[in-house]
Amino acid sequence: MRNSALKVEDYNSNIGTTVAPKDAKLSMAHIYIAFSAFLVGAIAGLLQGLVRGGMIELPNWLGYYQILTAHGVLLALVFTTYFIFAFLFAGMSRTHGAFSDRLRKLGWTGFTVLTIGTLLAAILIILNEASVLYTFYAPLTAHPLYYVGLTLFVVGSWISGATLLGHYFGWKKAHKGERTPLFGYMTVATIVLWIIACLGVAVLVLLQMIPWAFGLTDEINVLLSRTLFWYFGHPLVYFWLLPAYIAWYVSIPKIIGGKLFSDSLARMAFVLFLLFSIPVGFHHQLMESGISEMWKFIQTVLTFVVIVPSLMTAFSIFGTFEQTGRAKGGTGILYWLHKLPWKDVRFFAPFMGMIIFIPAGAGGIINASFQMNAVIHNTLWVVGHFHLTVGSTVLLTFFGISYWLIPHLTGRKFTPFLNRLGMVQTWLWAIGMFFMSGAMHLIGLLGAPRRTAYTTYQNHPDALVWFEGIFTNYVTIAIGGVILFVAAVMMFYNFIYMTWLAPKGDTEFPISEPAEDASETPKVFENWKLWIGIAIVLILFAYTIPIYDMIVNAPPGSPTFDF
Ligand code: HAS
Ligand code: CU
Repeated sequence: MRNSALKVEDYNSNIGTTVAPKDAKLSMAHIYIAFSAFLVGAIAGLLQGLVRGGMIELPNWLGYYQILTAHGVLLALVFTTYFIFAFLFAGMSRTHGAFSDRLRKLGWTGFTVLTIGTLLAAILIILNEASVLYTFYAPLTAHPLYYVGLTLFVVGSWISGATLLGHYFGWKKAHKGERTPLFGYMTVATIVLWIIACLGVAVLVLLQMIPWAFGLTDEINVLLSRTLFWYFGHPLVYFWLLPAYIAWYVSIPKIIGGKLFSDSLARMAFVLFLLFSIPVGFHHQLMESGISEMWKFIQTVLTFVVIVPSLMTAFSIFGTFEQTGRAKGGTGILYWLHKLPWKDVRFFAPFMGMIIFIPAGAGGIINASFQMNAVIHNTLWVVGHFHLTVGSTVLLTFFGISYWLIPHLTGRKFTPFLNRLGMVQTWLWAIGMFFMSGAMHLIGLLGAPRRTAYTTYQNHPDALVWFEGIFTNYVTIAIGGVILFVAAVMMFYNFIYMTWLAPKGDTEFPISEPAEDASETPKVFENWKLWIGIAIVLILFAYTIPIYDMIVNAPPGSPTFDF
């Protein structure tokens, strides 16, 4: 049922079952860009896998590092960010009522600024003026306007974030003393995390990269720039993960016909992410000189703390599955698993993401273990790691969300045909990833470097012995990549089908009932000032002295480096 005549001022009137039509438009605008970026990013990924396997050569006008940059930026930054805002705008409209006209305008402003930034960055990548990979490490230098594009991207996301925060706090004001809907609570944690994280990249781009790339300063402090990047770069991965977790906590219980295990535990997990996601960036810099081992150690310990809310999530979601399975008559230690809706892609795609997150998270724990990091750092293992985490857990969950979100927004039906397409798509994605990421992990352990095009180094007699196993082989990576590409094209078709071709009708936006009575959720969870305050204290503790040291005892600066 579509909700047409909404009184936007009244937050109560329209909290029901649908996303308000005007909000659906804003959400769909994000979806269009997300999936366009997805298709181009996937093509870049396919080419890259084939080049690296030595199976094709790129034409002169296309560089390996250029497509590597396009692949990373379009999938890891553009697809994710646009999809996340599409999901959060829609979910906030669904759970907190339609956005007011004023807020919605702000949402469109955010979308516009984000999109100008994205286009600017994309044009420069196409012109081969910004082949600096998605981490844009100094001293690699892109065209100065690339950094302007990145700045607009961040500013746009802040405006969109402010829109979501405004809607949540508007609801809170209108519902004094009430517990906020879980979707909104989690959205706020995600956005606050994002805004604090982006401060690092804002300082990096505005105070270091832009003056340097425009030639206003001669040199850049590379160590500081990488530190500011990872201050942002680690919480970035949780900015991708948390919206997937929102779907696990809020939508999956409804899809499987049950209730979330615990509302309080869910809120606590998100608070822990807010507190501990940021002061951990050094786990990406463990092999870097210029940071004392004590500070590396402290941030490593904090990294192990931020694993806890993911373990809590594993517990909560498994608990939800078991409760639901048993409520439906399932018995035995594991036999209740049969009661879950295995043939429903809205459940199955995110479930596959969860299963993959078990080895993916274990890999993360290996990465964060100081000494073991020396074995895997800068090898293909890390590439294998993030194709499991963001490339599988997060993406499969986003695909799972798409199957109901897009038809809901476009007023179409989630059909059995679409479900079948989705099931095949999910299997193909998982199988392709098994080969590609599995081989990446193993070849990485044997020493294959990351961020490198095809080299004859791989043909060194010793290397041949290493990389010529059935599984430990660049060809296995490429085969996995081809299967993934087929899955990506299918997903793009599914997007087209859900947007324009599926029969008209209604699709549910699944939101589960609150797990427990509101009185059982401790009020302190709503105390954002407290959580933001503690987050800032932890950040200052983990970063002040090492950053002071990097500035006062700065390493020799680096000039720009054009390639
Ligand atoms: Fe990571 C590098 C450590 C999680 C993404 N990571 C990266 C890079 C990316 C990335 C993109 O410490 C590369 C950056 C670059 O370009 O250089 N990572 C971790 C740790 C975690 C972790 C400790 N990473 C993620 C997530 C990502 C992501 C999530 C994206 C979304 N990562 C590292 C480190 C490096 C790194 C080092 C640097 C390496 C280097 O040297 O360069 C943890 O957050 C992981 C915790 C997760 C778990 C899993 C919990 C399991 C769950 C599933 C439950 C299943 C259910 C189903 C309910 C402990 C929640 C059960 C049902 C049944 C029937 C069984
Ligand atoms: Cu990290």
